[in-house]
Amino acid sequence: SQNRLLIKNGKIVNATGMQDGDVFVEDGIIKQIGTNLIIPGGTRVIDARGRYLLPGGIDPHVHFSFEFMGQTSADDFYQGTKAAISGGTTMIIDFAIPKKKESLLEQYDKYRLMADDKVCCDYALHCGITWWSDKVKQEMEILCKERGVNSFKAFMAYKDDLMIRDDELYKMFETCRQLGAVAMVHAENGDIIVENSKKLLSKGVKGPEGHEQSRPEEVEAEATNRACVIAKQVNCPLYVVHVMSKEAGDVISKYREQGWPVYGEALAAGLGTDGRPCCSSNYGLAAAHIMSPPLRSDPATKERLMDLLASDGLQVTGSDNCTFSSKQKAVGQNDFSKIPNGVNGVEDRMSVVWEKGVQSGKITPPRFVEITSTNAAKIFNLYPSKGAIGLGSDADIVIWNPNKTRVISAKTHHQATDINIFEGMECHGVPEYVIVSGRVCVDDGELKVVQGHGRFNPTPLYPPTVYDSLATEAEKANYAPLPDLITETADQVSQLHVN
Ligand code: DUC
Ligand code: ZN
Ligand code: ZN
Ligand code: ZN
Repeated sequence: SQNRLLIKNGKIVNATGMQDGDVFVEDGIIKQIGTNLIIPGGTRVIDARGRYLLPGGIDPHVHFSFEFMGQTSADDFYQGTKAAISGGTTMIIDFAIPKKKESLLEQYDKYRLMADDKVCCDYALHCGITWWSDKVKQEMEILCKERGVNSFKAFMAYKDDLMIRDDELYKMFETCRQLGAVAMVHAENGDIIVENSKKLLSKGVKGPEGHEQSRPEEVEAEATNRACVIAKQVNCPLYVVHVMSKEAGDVISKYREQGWPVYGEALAAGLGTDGRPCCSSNYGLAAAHIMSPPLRSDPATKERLMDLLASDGLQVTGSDNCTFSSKQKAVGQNDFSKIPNGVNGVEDRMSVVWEKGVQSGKITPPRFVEITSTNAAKIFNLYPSKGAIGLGSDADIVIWNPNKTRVISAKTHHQATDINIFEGMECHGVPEYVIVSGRVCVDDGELKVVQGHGRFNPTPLYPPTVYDSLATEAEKANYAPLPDLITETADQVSQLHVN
């Protein structure tokens, strides 16, 4: 029957280790794990011999239908989640980002309306903080307590549209700390970028090659350090999105070595490609690689970022998927500062991380699961419903064949763009089956998604992993208690610690 599934003979991979076994799914939930399971008749059986069973990927950083730099990003919640699923990602987290002076709650409602009927897989929302007032603070509290949002992102760049000042950042972090929400930051020095851009343009540097010149590594590292310093003043854990340079990665490692809870996110783009195409005479190709912080022209950066993921200097991988077609990118032909920033990645993140991480021998399959799924689930308080193959967990499962390869190409991808920044990359590991809340949405390679199948997942406050290390006893007493099912599942998940 449709709602029952038995996956046999696979190697189950969790962040904690691997085990051979069968997995029985009913009504979208993992109900049994083991061998010689007793299963109702009529259950569909998939043989996963020689394959890994991975918790579905969680991409904690995407922008679907995002109004940004005068354009609307091309992947909407249907195409974006469809592309995600085809690559083995079964949950995404987007950002509801109000313009300055706009209401956070209205922006949240707008995103729910855009997404709820369109998503093919589950999703959650972060909220952007682009200005500061008492009203913003009140709305943050309502979002946390009544709307299922537990994370807020500030921009230290995009000066006129999104950037907030240090005093505002301080108050935002303080509010996150009081609420028990996760503070996130886009770390680049927006003032320096504006000055550098003006200077480059007046010197006649107008093409895409000017983009990285206007925002070099130290401009990212300075803001990363400043965000860490400000977060520390108010005792607030910090999540740094899209770490794109060695220097910024080293800043995060430094704070982590001091025992400070700072988390760093690498991107598929940062691991799988680099900034050299931005100097190409082919404008379309160059512009397709323009994002911020920039892909670095030093090709060693991508190896360095993977090394940081391997050593726990960085903990999470996302995509920052924010696609614009060549036509949309063309508006920056004569001025690099007008090229809409953003790249693809939601579809190919799992492949890129596997290829650069597992296939290259730098990380194990359990670490792959940790950085593509489990850590995001823990930080945003979705674990162990998400991020694990455990009893009671959502049946978001990828059957991954490590012995097959595929070549990434815009000719075959599912994204709403005509260029893929990973074009031509051969990747080992193919998601032969992708099970999304119990439904087989990639079936022996065939994509069968259903629009509206996904649901909004509220993220509860006080993410335990983030706050446990810092919380006072009084604050712990305020923790929202986890529902029984989830507490139980957490114990059962821990029984899977095998290797
Ligand atoms: N950077 C991008 O490249 N696109 C979306 C927003 C961002 O910060
Ligand atoms: Zn950003
Ligand atoms: Zn982003
Ligand atoms: Zn090969």
